Amino acid sequence: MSDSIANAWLVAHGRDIPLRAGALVMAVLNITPDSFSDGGMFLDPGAAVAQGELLVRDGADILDIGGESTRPGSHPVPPAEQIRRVLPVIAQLRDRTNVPISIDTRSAQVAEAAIEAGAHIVNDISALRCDEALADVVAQRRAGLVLMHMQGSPETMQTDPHYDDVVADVRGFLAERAGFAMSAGIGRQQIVLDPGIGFGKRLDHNLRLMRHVDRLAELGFPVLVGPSRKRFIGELSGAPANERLPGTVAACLAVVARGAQIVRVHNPATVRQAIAVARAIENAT
Ligand code: HH2
Repeated sequence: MSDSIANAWLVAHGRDIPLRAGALVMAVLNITPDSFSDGGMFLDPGAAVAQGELLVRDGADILDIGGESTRPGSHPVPPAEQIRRVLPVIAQLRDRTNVPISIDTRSAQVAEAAIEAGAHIVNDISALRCDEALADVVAQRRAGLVLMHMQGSPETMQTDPHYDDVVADVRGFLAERAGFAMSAGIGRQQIVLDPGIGFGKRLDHNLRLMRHVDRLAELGFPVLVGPSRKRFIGELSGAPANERLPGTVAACLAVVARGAQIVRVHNPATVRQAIAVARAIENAT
């Protein structure tokens, strides 16, 4: 784990978010009936706000709030419904915490409303391929932007994913998308890249991408990885989604050691502690 990124930061709608050696922890807050591991738990705005505050107490550096599940086989949720789910929660958390907020959406309308309510980052799993108005919203608002790789769409992505060379293919895609974003007026320091663990990938694809995160980091943008509770952990261990924290921790430590600067997880306290210990051992003389 190198200290070379200690002075870098992410520009995110009026906030400069410092990136630190040892990685930032982005905590997941899904306000959906059907997310694969926490669906239905935080549909009530009061419960969602309480969970957001808990995640912040647990050490979240960023809160990633979403109103649409994108698990394999899921269907798109109309923007108006996403807005109905997330807006009151973003507005209340903006008043109650100081932690930067990310909106997990592919929709320009949702992103615009969320930024207006207090969000700083747009986390777009389609990497600006779904809604052509989104690039302009991010550019105008100078929001942070996560560009994630996905093969296919959530409905069909796990049917038969195929790559010539998964690391080279994902790296090429992310480089092209970052170029597209910058040509649309989005600044280099607003951009984060994400290999999209589980989005149109078999077990071996996911493992190779995490093993070679350093190849993605070479592109010169911060890299975010989201392994939390995902199916690859179940495939390796047989554990159901709510028992995959140990595998999540192992994956986070592996990708942070290889240069990931943000990890997206459901259990920030546990993951932060693990990263702190691994990093202290790495730095011991
Ligand atoms: N994974 C999920 C959702 N959004 N965004 C980024 N940037 N990277 C990811 O790996 C990622 C993501 C899926 O996880 P989750 O939010 O827990 O489930 P669901 O999509 O069912 O709500």
